[in-house]
Amino acid sequence: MTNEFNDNQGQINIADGNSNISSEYYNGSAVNAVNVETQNINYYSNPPPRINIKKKASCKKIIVIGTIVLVIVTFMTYMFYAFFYFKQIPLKTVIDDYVLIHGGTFQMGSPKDENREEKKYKKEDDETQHKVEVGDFYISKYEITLKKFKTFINEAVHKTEAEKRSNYSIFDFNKNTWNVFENIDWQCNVSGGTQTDANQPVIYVSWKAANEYCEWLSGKLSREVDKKVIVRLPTEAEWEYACRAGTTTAFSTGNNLTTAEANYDGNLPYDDNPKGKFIKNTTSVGSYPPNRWGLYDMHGNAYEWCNDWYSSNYYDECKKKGTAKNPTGPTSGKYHILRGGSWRSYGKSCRSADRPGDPSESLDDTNNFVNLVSYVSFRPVIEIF
Ligand SMILES: [Ca+2]
Ligand SMILES: [Ca+2]
Repeated sequence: MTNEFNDNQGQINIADGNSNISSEYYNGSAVNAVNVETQNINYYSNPPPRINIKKKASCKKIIVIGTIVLVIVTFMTYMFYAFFYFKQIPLKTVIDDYVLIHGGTFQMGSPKDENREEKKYKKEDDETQHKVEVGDFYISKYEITLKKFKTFINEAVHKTEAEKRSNYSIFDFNKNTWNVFENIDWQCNVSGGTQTDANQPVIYVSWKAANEYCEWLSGKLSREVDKKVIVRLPTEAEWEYACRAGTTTAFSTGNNLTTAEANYDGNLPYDDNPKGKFIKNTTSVGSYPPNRWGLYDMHGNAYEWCNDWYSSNYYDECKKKGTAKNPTGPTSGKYHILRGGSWRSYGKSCRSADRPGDPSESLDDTNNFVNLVSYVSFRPVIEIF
């Protein structure tokens, strides 16, 4: 009988001196045979359980190898997703304060019944409604703050036009006239004193200074993602598309803009709407509710520079094309577009479609008069890359 169990399995059980041989190894009749046999070979007296050591060792190996494989697989999976995550939305990892705007087609300008009081006197004949298509782009959620502009000035060791000058004019609302002030620049508040709230929009920025900021940010982002990233002022079409956020009314809030919804001169609200407050100052960006696409202060607070030159008949030219695709404005002009109204604007000037028909509100570096004002800021666009 002993010889029958000289294979490995037999040795295991005999070596253990254990009569409870597992039925995993032996079927019924074999087990009985072993039971008899083990009782007859007591002289083995507990020899080392050789095979069990091997089994334990191989278990350890499996656990170690398994763990290593698991770690490698987990790491590879993470890297795989990380690669696509960063590739798809790199800006999220670089800049938090930008919103991805999905392009589309919309009616730019205003319908005939909008701003009818002004149209009656032919004051606002530059908003001919026409179809425009814009592509995807990122746009700043907020007007550029003093804090952000200061970072640019410090990092770029830059001097704006204002800092190179000794004086220029700003509008005195109390006396309703232009006054010459000294030492006014981007660091100042609406009264010409030092701005203490760094979260308010930077003001007294010319179109040129706004472009210089964009160029600086462009270089910074390009270095960070090791790829050319274009940062620039929005086109007038991009600005209006982002402002409307899918709406077709005078404001993204409907046909009324209350002073609970935006910072502007509530003494003269749009149309027959009730009067509101007039703060006579800029407010911290994001103090009012955002539009449907998450953009703050598109109406009011500070006017915002666009990239385009102004031309009163540009919309008529666009309309002739059927659908204007990514229009960039006329090739030349006297002054650049400002949009959205400001803390000192009436309701009608804060409309989504309003364009600065009055040059005194938009003189810039091409003009020697007032090019830096207390109600103009900007918000950049980042092109998809
Ligand atoms: Ca604004
Ligand atoms: Ca206008």
